[in-house]
Amino acid sequence: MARADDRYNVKEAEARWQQAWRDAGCFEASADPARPKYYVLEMFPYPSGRIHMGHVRNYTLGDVVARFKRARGFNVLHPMGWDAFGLPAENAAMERGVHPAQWTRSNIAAMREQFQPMGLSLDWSREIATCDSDYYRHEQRMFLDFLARGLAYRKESWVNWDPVEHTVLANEQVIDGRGWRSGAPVERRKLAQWFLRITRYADELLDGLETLDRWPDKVRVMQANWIGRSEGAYVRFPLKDCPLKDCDESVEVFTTRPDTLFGASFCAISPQHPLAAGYAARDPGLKDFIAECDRMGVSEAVIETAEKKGYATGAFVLHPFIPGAELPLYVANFVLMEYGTGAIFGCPAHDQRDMDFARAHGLEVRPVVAPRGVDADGFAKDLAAASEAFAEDGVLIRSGFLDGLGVADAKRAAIERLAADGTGRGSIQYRLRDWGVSRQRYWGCPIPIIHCDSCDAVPVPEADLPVLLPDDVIFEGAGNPLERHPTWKHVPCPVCGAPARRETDTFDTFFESSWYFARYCSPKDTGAFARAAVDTWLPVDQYIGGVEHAVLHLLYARFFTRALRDCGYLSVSEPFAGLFTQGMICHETYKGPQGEWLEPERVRRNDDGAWVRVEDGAPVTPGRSEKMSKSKKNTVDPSRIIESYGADAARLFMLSDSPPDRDLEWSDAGIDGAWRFLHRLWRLAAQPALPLPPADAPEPTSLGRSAASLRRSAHKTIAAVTEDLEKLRFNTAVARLRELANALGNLDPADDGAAWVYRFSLDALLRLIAPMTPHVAEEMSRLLGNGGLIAQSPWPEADPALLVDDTVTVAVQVNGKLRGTIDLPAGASRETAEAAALSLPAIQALAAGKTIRKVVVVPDRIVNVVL
Ligand code: ANZ
Ligand code: ZN
Repeated sequence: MARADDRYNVKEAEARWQQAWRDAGCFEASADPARPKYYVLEMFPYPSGRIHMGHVRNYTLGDVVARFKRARGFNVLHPMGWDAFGLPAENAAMERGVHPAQWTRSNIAAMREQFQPMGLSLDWSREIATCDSDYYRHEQRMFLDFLARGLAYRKESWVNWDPVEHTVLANEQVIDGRGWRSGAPVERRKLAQWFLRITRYADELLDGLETLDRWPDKVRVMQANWIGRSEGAYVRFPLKDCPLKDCDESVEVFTTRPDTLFGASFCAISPQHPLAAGYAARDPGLKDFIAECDRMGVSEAVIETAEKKGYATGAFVLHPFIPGAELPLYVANFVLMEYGTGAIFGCPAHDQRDMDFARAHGLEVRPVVAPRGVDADGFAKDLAAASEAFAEDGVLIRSGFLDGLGVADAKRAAIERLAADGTGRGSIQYRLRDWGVSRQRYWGCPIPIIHCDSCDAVPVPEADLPVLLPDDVIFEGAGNPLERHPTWKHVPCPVCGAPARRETDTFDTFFESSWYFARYCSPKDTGAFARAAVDTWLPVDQYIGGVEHAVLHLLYARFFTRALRDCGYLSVSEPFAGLFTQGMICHETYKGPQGEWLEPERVRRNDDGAWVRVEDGAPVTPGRSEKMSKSKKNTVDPSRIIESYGADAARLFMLSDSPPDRDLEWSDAGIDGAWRFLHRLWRLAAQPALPLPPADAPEPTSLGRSAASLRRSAHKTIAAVTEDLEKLRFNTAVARLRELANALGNLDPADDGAAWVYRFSLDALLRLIAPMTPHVAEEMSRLLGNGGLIAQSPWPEADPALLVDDTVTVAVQVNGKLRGTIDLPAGASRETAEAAALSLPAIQALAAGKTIRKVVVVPDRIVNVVL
């Protein structure tokens, strides 16, 4: 009959250890001035209802950091919650008649159940859901504080309108001109919206990036580009004989290249520019053109990818530097109303977009910058006929008073002249726009404002906060159910008492995710934060999530933290001291006989190598490996994997196969391999090669050769894995631990001290692997007879003396030529080295009959005998 410890019962053991951790309250954090704090956070999940492999990777990475830091003596905060507002809940309400609150709650419950068997070291006592009024009530207060400080305001603005979802989309939610969820082409509309003044912090957000030395460079670059600071100038081009009444007689443009003014060949204004409307009133063709532009989104992405189109207004502007020179004025779809002045001058020779435009409209190309050291006239002639602009640095030509200057100097000189003439001035522009936070949706935090015909937009008085979402809403038809609620929006004006209307828009859900990390510090506080708690725990030391949040969420949170700081809520400026962005999980894709996507579990490979559909043997075409997605059906359900292999195997595979910032290729072979390794580890403890001494047995005074070598490997592994985990190099850490496991297998049991070293090394191994595969580590520790929980044990320490090799190989040279080697104790004296070298037979043969003039010793490296 098999003994009970013949086989590792993964399921039973994992559940048992999870219970033990819960019973011991291992992961509940409380402030402790005696220990340094460490705040680990993974981006909180949206409660869609099921966890996916991306979650498993994200939370596993964070869990390793949390467990590692805990063992290293830090007081670790590792909380969890739910980003619970948002459209899918409302869509579910419309499609299935279930209330968004109920849909969200049951999804949260289901996902909490699914996370449970992963063995994550989370402090569930701090769980939050952003759809709780206990959470969102605080952001109504924050918003009113922002309003009082001018950090929030209302303005009519052009918005991206999703005609299917009936909501405004942020620029970032418009992808290739389409709504990110609906896929419908986005339209332009004008609406009164609430904005947060993120632009007030543009410089601070940009400068702050310099301090974030534990952020990936690519994310910092993306944020810097998003903020898009450019130094340039405003330049006024007077209109020639403007036919319109009340026109302000000039077109002001923003340019970053005032040095190229002599190369200007046209000006263009945005379709939304006030002058465009004026011309359109007299020109039906222009009116149609503008209407066509309006059907396109307002986002930069749309405008950048759309075909560049323009319409000649028939008007002309005058060149600010060249007397008598006239430039045609166009309305062009690529000029954004929200950037600069909504007007540009075009210099085709030195800007590709302008070049394309010039070629399409038969405009002149006038080169004014040439590379240094080329024949300027020849260069200019070629460029004037070319289709590619020259955007690099060089020397100014054909530019009057700018001739001979470099681009930077020419910019300065041009700005000076414009200022002197009163036709322009230097200026700094940002690409960053204020953040529109109004959404025409039900399932979000109500904006605490009441609209009164006489008093305008009035803040909801403090005593009336929070404004709760009504439960009794009907989800039929498009648009915002709050708008259609029979009573909710009808309230008296807090100022004059007249009948007034509540704001029916709710906040963009990025509002909630902009401060949740701070709420975790004191999740039950009656205010937004307990000041002492946020001062203790913030900033987050290690934040982990997908790179898709590089600009949106991460920039909003950085802004919000500063806004909260300025409103007196907290003291830090940067919310996330360290950021790690994990790679995606990929899987091969499969197509069935009709070209339809097939799930991996519905295909298999025949012995002859052909792929077929499991149910009927129909031929299957395997395709490229791609990011796991529902649309391509190449997903693997984490719960099924954990059910059959256990959490440790899933975690280990996630960590071992590729560096965590790279994409990971999911494979059955990979998860099998992880499973086998864990069982091997377990056997090292359950069926040890030799009887194990007790935990407190003294270290033997002398060790045999293989025992000494294993002890050294163990210490080296401790040092190396510690450094790997510090640097989040989980895959190399696992590789080293596999090596140590192999080394354990190579121990000679007959060696002096073998049993002690075996136990010591196995104990080190299980402690080192514990952050990654915590269950099997606890189980091994129990088998070794250790008391207590590994989850509450300190990290092993390497003995520095054992990190240096005890023998070194020293080269022996005669007159600088290699003649042999000797093995010496590391750090051996010069005399020892010299004596050993001279006793080598090869050296004695060479030195026979000669005088040794000198012996040069480089300790631990070379002995050179000079004859
Ligand atoms: C003339 C010029 C000549 C330009 C040249 C560039 C190269 P960044 O660097 O991103 O700030 N521009 C200005 N306002 C615009 C608007 N509302 N919509 C679209 N384009 C606009 O870009 C600044 C440059 O983008 C400006 O410099 C302007 O074109 C254009 F050889 O002015 B430039
Ligand atoms: Zn009023």
